[in-house]
Amino acid sequence: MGNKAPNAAEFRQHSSHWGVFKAALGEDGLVIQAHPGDPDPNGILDNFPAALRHPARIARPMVRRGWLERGPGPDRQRGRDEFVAMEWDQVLDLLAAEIRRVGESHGPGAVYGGSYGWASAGRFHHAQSQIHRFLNTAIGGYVASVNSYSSGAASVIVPHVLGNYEALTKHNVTWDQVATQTEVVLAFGGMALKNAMVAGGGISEHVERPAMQAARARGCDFILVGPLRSDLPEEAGAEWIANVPGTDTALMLALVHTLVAEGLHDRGFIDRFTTGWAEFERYLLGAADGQPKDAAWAAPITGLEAEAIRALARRLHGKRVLVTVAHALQRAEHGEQPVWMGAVLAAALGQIGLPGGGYGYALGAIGYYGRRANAVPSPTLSQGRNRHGNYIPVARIADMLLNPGQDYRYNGQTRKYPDIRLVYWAGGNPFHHHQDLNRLREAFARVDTLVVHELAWTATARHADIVLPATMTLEREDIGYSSHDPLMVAMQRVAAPYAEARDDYDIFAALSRRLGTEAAFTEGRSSREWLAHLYERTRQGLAEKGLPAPDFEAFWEAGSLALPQEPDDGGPWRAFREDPDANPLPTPSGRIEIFSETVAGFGEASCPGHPAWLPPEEAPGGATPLHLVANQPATRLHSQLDFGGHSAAAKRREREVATMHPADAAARGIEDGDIIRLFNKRGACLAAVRVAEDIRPGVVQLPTGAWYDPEDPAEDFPLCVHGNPNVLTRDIGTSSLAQGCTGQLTVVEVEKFTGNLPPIRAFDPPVARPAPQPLAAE
Ligand code: PGD
Repeated sequence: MGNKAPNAAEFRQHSSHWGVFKAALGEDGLVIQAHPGDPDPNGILDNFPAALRHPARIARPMVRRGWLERGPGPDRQRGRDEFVAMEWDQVLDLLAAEIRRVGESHGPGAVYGGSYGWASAGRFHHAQSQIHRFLNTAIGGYVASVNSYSSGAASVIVPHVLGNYEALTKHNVTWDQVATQTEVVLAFGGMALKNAMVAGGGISEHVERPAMQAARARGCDFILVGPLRSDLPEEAGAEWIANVPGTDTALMLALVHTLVAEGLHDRGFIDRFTTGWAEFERYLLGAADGQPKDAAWAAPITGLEAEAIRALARRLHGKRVLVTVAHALQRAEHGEQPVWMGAVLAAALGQIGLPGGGYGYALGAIGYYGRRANAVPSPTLSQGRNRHGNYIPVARIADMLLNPGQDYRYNGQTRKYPDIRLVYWAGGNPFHHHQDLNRLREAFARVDTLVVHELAWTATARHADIVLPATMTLEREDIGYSSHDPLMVAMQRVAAPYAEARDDYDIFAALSRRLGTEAAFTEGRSSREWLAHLYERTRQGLAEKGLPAPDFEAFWEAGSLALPQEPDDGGPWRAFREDPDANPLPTPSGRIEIFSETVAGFGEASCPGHPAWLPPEEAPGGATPLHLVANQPATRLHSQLDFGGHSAAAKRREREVATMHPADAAARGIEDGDIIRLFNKRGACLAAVRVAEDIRPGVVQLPTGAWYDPEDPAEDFPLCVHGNPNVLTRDIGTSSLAQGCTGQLTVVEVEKFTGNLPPIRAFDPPVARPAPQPLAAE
């Protein structure tokens, strides 16, 4: 080891979804410095140094032995087989031939290119854009995915009942307004900083903690509704209402019931700005089913005292109240309901459209909410045109692969799952993001070929037939840009590519060359030329506003560029409140739809025409008495760089840490620091346990993102020894309306693990076997 620290001139500007930083590769490894203008830098930056040259990185192209020997086809050996290391040219020839075969004999409708995933921050090497552009130019399209694992239910219900989803989340109440105007923040599911500190494309200023601090200092009350005390930071000084997970809609109904029963609801607002109150009120008061949705009704459902519910409702009356609903609440069965009902509660309080008040749906769920938008166009790579046009709601991937040709419902339509032969993934990790991983393994066993570009040996890469090593962001140049962050960043190269890793762009360009579509894919540009090309759009936007508009070379040299932002004007909600006739919402009625003819017309029992309490199919009881909250991790983004230092340091005995209440632990003879086994009928995993009072009794919490690590991959239901909760979660849609991801909540039992502790092998690369004879001779 050397001891020479890098000097200032050696630091390069760079960016990530979790923060802007400078980095230099010194004799002792990578050194990271957070952006000096960031008031609250994200600790996840510390994952980079150990990750850069970690053995979990993929060094060479690899091909699964069974695929090489037997050719494409369904195979249960995926994830269980050996890998063979191959030369780039050899593997690209094989892959180009396979893409041609599938394209020519089955068409783009047999290729799944949805390739969901967060990948890295740069706007050019954005893996999803690259793969989509490649498939569009090479074979005319692919089966796409719509919506996200993040907001699958909300993004479908909101346009029917509230209007523009992007405006609701990105052009509404800002953190500045919270800091200066809000009197009560009623946060269903909280606003955990670990989520708010991340923004796709990069983030230079983490403003949430200081904003909550300022609001609190001014006297704003924060009320956290949810089973986890940690879902609001200490700075908010929040009162904690620990309801049963998944029961927020019942609580909101009871709050509105109390307001109505006591004449505290804002009738004037409801009459002027909403439609369908009468139908909803009949349900609320029990005219339809004989059951008023009052506090006494909600108490046993939510696990709260009826009087506490009534007192909370009274407290909200006459105040500048901001109701927020975390994305997490809609990532569960019937996830559409809390999103819709949150708006009804805010409407009943009459606060929508006021500064710092109303409905801040998902405020705090991610770093580009609650901020001002940039006022110049973004540098965005065109994905070209998908001439095929078929798609699935993103979280239905396993259903699609397991049930080709089967009908399913989505957003009022009956659609048919396509028959997929080739799945191509770049920049995502379905063995992180999808539910019921044992089912996903079955689904991936059905295809002819699974191709993955990855920088590290994730379980997705281990289940692939062809694994191509991708560069990590630090190993290439790019532009960091997020729609609501005022700093555009020249992401300068910090290190040479690891081993034989190549940029996704170069891989797709090489494949395009073999398929005869290189000119359409590359347009004759090198990566650097593409950056200059993408930058030009933003530069022109600046010039048109008469602002300093440096050329690309000057931008690159400077390392970053400050961008102008739109005013903090409350967006369409403020305009709507000021004049609903001149500024109607983009819903069928132009108003907030408390009853929706459109949604009712779809006839889905799982999502009726007004918000309602729909008990989940799977609730704690019997063999699975505990709720499991499988939420976002605090020490990494999703599963990214789980092998990095910050993520590793937070594990105990190398496992992910689950949290349990002391009463639940004691009832099972479990002590803090023990290894526990979490299980249900779908699977089982190990985790280390933290026993603490900051969780509601009856609830266990295990974050997502620990890499899936099957003890014996040959088994059908192997034990994950590392703590990936998605072996336990249920693979169903939120409803037949949105078909969103329901990974946040499931039911489990927990026991102390007393066996020999299996080793963690998730970060050991597979052993590369020599190529079989016929190919070696080629
Ligand atoms: P990441 O870990 O970010 O997870 O799921 P997502 O698949 O986005 O995966 C990105 C992958 O891309 C990583 O493996 C990384 O190494 C790789 N990568 C990074 N940069 C590059 C690149 O330049 N090129 C290539 N080829 N690869 C790259 C996230 C998803 O998980 C989301 S958004 C949510 S909100 C969901 N949340 C939950 C949840 O709350 N609960 C459960 N149980 N499950 C969830 N899953 C969802």
